[in-house]
Amino acid sequence: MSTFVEQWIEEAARLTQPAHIVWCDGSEEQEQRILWQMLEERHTLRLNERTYPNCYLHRSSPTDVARSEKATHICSRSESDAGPTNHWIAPAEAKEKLTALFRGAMEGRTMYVVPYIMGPPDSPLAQAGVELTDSSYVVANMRVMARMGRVATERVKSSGDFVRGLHSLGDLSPDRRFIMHFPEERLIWSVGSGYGGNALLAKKCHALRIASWMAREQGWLAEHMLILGLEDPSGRVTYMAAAFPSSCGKTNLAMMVSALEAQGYRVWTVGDDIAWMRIGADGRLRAINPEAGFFGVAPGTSLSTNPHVVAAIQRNTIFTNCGLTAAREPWWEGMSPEPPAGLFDWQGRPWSPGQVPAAHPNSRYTVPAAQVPAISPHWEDNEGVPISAFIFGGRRSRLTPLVYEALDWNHGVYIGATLASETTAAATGDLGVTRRDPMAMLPFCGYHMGDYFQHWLDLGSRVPRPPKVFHVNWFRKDADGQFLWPGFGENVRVLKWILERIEGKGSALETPIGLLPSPGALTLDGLNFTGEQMEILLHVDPNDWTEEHAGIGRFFETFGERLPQELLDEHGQLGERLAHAASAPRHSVGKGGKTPRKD
Ligand code: OXD
Ligand code: MN
Repeated sequence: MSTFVEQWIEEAARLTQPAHIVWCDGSEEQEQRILWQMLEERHTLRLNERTYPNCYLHRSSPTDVARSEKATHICSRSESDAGPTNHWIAPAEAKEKLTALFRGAMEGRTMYVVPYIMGPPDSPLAQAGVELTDSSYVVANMRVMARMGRVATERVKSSGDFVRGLHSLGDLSPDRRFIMHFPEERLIWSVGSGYGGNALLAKKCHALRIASWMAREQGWLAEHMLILGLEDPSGRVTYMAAAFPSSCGKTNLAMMVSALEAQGYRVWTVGDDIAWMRIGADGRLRAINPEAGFFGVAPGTSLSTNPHVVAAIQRNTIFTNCGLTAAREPWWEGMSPEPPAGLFDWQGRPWSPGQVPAAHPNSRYTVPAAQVPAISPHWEDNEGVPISAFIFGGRRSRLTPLVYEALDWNHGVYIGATLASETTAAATGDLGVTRRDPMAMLPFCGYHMGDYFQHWLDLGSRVPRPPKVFHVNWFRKDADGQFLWPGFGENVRVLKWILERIEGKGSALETPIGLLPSPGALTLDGLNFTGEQMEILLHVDPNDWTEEHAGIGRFFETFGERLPQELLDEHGQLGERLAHAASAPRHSVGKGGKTPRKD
């Protein structure tokens, strides 16, 4: 009598017709065979064994380089449950369409059975999954990104309680690319792409889209958030979770080398992309990082922007779509001031300066979390770490100040729900367009976003000790288009103020949009920063915000009746505060009219 998982594998094999089926056990020996297979397939090279031991460079199909949001669907039974922010197809129609694409798709190929666990295996928050895939690259990446192999086999064989993912490269044509989620069945079907977020089904598909659906049903949170610990001079560590849209510096923030290390402030990394959180026995929200590796954006990564990850990616790392030097080392824009001579671009063509970038803007590294020098000693704690603050942030060249704090939980949910950012290369589509990305979950929330907001609001009333909520913007520019804030390791100065606010110490001024640091409240020593620059960075312009407010109103209309009343109330209150500020003398918002607040 075969088990549930075996029956499902048989069914998938009947459809896709693989020549071989290989159960992945996660062992070193099997890993070497799979890497060998990758090399044979000729889209992957071994890098310089002396300087980058056990490192590989993979080149994807040129039209398969980012998440394909247009091809991503939530196939819930009812269309309204997918909501206005997701593409929807009825489950039967989706299956019919994809059955045709999966039929015989693995002929002559190997189907790898990849059992995995998301989260520390013994954590009450951990979940099991199985991905069936015909891509050796996917297997090699899954081994880094999830706890893969034997650790999960028993669990998936002894119970039907796991998420199922079926993946085939298909013909890699963008026209025949679909990433379909069946949340009621805990099932994912993905065909036509080998790229990370479309193909490593444990990551965005399971750990965010399917998990967010489960989290709502079961009363927890699955979020697109990094998790970090900020250590203070007494050695105490306070944990914060932060949501930023893709490619807005989550990885760099999570792994930051603090500019205030000499003063005793340092940052510990728990996760860089996904947080699963539940109310713990102590009444606090406890978070785990369900992943085991980091799939980070390479361009811009250097010893000055992220020395921790640079140290980590010197070994056992898979690079995707990076440039290649004559010394068989990876290279990308921003890694060194000058590109080395004899460089090949991400498609393997000789590269010369002045052309398109050598590395694809969404090129990546896949590295085991444990290799990051700043990895927290608590990153695999079964109960998770207690979260004291949520931080939302986006790229906004104008409008939003460096940091502000929500007035209370519901206002914090409003700030998260109205998060907006200028788009990046992490997904296909136009770049630099401002789009609303609620809680940075727009591409990842597996159900109706209005219900998702309600879930957040409800959770706030259930957590006895809810985190405080903040918003940051590292990307504000001056009139000449230059970034005002140095960012990277200097961001710890903002985290320090957040910590002080959590501890009831930091001082803040009330503005219509929330609480901003009072003059002098941010630690700026050692930074070459004028008071005037700081004023621009923290400026809240009521006219600009009135425009923003109107935009939010239009955005809210798209949710119809499922937009929670609490958010409409918050919206109304912001409108009133802005109207009041606009009718008051101009200086009342910028400076003198703010009320100091220390609570
Ligand atoms: C990612 C993304 O890869 O958000 O993490 O696109
Ligand atoms: Mn992400």
